[in-house]
Amino acid sequence: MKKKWWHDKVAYQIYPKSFLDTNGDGIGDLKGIISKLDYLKNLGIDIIWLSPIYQSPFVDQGYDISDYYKIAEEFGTMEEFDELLAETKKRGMYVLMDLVVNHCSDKHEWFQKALEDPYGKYAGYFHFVKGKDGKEPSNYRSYFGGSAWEPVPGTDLYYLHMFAKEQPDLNWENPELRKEIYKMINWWMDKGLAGFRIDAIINIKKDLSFPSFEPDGPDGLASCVKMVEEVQGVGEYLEDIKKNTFAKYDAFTVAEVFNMKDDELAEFIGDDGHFSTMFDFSAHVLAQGENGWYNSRKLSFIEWRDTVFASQKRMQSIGFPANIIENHDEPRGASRFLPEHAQNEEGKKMLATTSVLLYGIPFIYQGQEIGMTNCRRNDISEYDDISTKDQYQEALAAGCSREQALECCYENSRDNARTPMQWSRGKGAGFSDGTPWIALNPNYEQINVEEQESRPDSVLSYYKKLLALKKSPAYKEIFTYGKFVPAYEDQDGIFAFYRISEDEKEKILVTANYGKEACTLRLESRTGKILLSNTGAEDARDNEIRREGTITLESCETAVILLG
Ligand code: TEU
Ligand code: CA
Repeated sequence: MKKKWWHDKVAYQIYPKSFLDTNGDGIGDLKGIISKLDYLKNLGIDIIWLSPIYQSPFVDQGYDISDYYKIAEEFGTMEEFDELLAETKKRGMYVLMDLVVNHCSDKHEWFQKALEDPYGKYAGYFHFVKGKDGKEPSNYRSYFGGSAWEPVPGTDLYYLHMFAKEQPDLNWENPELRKEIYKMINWWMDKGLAGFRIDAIINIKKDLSFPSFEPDGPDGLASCVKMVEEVQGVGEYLEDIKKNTFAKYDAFTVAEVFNMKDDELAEFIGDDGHFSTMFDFSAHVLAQGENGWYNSRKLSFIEWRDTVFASQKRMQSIGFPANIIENHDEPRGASRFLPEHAQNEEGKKMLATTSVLLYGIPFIYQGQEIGMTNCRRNDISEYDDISTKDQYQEALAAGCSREQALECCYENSRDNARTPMQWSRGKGAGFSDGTPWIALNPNYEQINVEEQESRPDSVLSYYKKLLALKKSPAYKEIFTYGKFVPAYEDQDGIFAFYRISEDEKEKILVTANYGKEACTLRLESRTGKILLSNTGAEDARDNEIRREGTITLESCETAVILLG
């Protein structure tokens, strides 16, 4: 594998609206991000991914862009953005923007012009398609529910929107559209970005015959994902994008890819792949319900662990994955992946260890470093997210009670990750002096940065140690390029793996006990030494290793051991 500048880095996702508000309007802003760069640097972060900060009506929280060249006024100004770039550079940090080009906002000038002249140039930027027998061109259900087709007023045409109707899909078949997008990407790269996180990119390829599929729900529609899964040829677009933009800058690109064809991994993230890396969503996808949140699955520990292992093994022979436990679309990792008895600080440290030290580049989502959790709401009206509202209705339609539907939202809602960052136990959690745009998670009084900064055994302090270990001159190489090999797979509650140096001379064992009972693992030798642990009992453990050649892990205990 070709070595790249970003391989040994740690990335952090900021959801700007919920990060830090500096002017009291309840909405996080660029100034807030700038003021926390030292906090992030100190945590051990190198690369910052900003969820969209472009001008937007915020129907889908900025993933509906109405001007690709403007900063949303809610977030600040272009001058402030330039300042953010300059301040990150000063600290040796990098910035990724979010590239959302499968669709734009219906308020984008292109779409407005397309509506004015439905047979003109700008209609060709979108998928304006004639209806069939006075009905939609096909039976697609959008990701956010309902038909993926919306009538174009005054015509017999419909436009395609795989997400909300306010997010019309762009027509990548059109060379003029592609040129516009490339120009925009290069304009941002020229400003000094390190690259992009690339949104929903596999969706850009459409089957222009728009075939209908066998209905897969009570609404008589079929998920638009079917078309994405069946259509061939997205790779040609992805190569074209790369050639005309990223390749010229040696940009770092991390793609959000679902529904990729199995044999395409090398084309996507191999040495000369379309992207630098892509997120490993294998565990997240596994938990997804076939028909929606109401039949999502609670993963067993073993199922989750084995999925991560399988994915690691597959990825490492091909490319370099981006590892997450949560993001702005997913519930909090601590609530989802930790068994009930481990939903505490020690459990969170254990989860941190077994995700950050995997093979790949870790992306930490804001608040993960203090162990923020899902947030219970008492009524659907307390949710903001467009997808949550839809999934709630779907759950009711499928026969769930109100309580059951709310429970689905508690477990799956995208708003779980979007509650404001918990900086302190003060007013507004230190996030805002005003009224936050979305209600705080009431647990901010217990879980917040200020409290954890003052405590050496906090989750936050542990993250700092963990990231420092991963990046330390002595072990950076092995944690970056060391081979991933699963360990103690026959132990029910154990999540353990080796990282083995390329010359096989050095070996590190990462262990964690997700089980309820203590567990003793026999090590290969008596010469191991603990590099990091979440107990205060390193000395006792080192002694046990020397004396017995074993390590005993209490429930929720994690240890990183240098063998040999
Ligand atoms: O997500 C793409 C996507 O397909 C899903 O994660 C989607 O959010 C989920 O199925 C709905 O519950 C990306 C962004 O990450 C997401 O925030 C946007 O809403 C979406 O694209 C549209 O831009
Ligand atoms: Ca603000």
